[in-house]
Amino acid sequence: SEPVRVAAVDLGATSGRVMACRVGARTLHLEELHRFGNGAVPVRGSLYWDVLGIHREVLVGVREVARTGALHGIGIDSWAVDYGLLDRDGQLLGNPRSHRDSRTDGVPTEVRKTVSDAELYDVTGLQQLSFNTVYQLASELGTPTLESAERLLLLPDLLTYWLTGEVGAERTNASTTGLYDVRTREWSLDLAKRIGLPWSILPPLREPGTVVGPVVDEVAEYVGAAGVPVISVGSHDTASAVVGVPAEEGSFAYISSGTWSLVGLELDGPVLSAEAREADFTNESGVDGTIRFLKNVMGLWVLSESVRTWADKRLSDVTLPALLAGAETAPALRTVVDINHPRLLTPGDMPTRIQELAREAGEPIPRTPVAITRTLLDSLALAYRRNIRLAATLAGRDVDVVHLVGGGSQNALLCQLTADALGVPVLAGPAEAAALGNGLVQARALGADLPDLAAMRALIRRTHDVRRYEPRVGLDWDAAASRLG
Ligand code: ADP
Ligand code: LRH
Repeated sequence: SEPVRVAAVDLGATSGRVMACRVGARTLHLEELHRFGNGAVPVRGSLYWDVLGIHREVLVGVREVARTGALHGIGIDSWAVDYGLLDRDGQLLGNPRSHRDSRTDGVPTEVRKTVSDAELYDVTGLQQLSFNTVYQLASELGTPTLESAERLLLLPDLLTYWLTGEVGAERTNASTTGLYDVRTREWSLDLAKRIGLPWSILPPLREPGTVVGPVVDEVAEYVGAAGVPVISVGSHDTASAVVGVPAEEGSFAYISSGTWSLVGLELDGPVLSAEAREADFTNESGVDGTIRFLKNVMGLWVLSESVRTWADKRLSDVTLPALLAGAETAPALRTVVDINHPRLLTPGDMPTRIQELAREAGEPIPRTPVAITRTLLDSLALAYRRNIRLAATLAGRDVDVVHLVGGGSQNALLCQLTADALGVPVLAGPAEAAALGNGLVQARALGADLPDLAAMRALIRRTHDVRRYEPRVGLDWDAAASRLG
């Protein structure tokens, strides 16, 4: 079949990008045509997404793809769980909130009074994260906004709605809400009703890899291309990123390392055992009916917030490259902290919080930006080790290689430490795995001969380099892990 060229829109919590993705029988090429900073906007104690600004950036990017060549399709993926509400005229009600907003504080405790954690897990298979959509919605109960809501659209579905006029809930992202039944693969209206949520706002589910519809006239005019189909992809960025993992066979683990780190395995079905629930592992739905059995780890967010804090204080030598170069030769495993501590979720002065966590744990307090950076990377590698080993045990699998994709794959020190901590090789890259997964699923919907994930991954391997990190011996990771308890 003829090569296709699509716009892969990949929206991360710290940056959004629009790529031209060219897919042929033996070619796969990404060209980054637009990138913009992203971040939640604090207003009077709440944290909002500037979703109209994001929509405009998407349009600018898509126009750039159209200007530079053919445009056969558009697909959008973004971070999960956050949503906008539409009224009965299809107008957006208020600004979507960030999952880092504190409005869900205490909400899981309230919900637990009606539906126990065990029951919730048995239906949804999700990690207990205070920001899951179900809790965000529960925090809105009784508000005029929720009372006038006719439709809930997760962010990529909202942006897709603005491009096409079509409403729907793409399945991979729907599976992160806490209102989706991982066994029946339908919304759990029963859960929604029991919690008192307006279940009728949940839109019909739609499959990744199907055409949603052509862009509306307003969009066609702006981007200078009419009739372009918007294609439903794995709209949860992690679903697209895992499509983009260049793995060869079954016994791999992956780490999708961006603002968040998603650490786990690809399985054929969910693991809903009491052990998995107690370990707080999630079962998210993937492209082609796969399950992502994984743990959310706080990730590079803590480092990027630290860099922001130091830059605000006008310290010198606190660019990411300078910090990473310093951390490379800083003493290893001197201070380790629980990188997944809830105190690190909200924006703020991360260096001080890290020092507090170290003090409370009786660890040496890191004093300089370089020492704190090293603490963060050692601690992140420890969290990767712990959760990959846990996932393997819970799923009864062996892991002999770890694929690390996303922006973090460009952090050589992090990749090396991960290999060292786990004692298995790490294959790093592509950094833009989510955009590749997005583009490949679009290409298949447009007729490309990519029958399954294996074919997509084979094409990535043929066209993209990965860097291999062999585990080094010498550091005592067991001892460091036991310091964390
Ligand atoms: P998201 O999609 O969640 O916005 P990304 O996958 O783009 O996140 O990853 C962003 C992170 O990747 C940054 O916070 C940074 O730590 C890391 N990163 C990106 N580029 C580099 C680089 N050249 N060297 C080291 N780390 C990098
Ligand atoms: C990563 C991600 C992750 C979710 C979080 C909210 O970007 O989608 O999979 O848990 O954002």
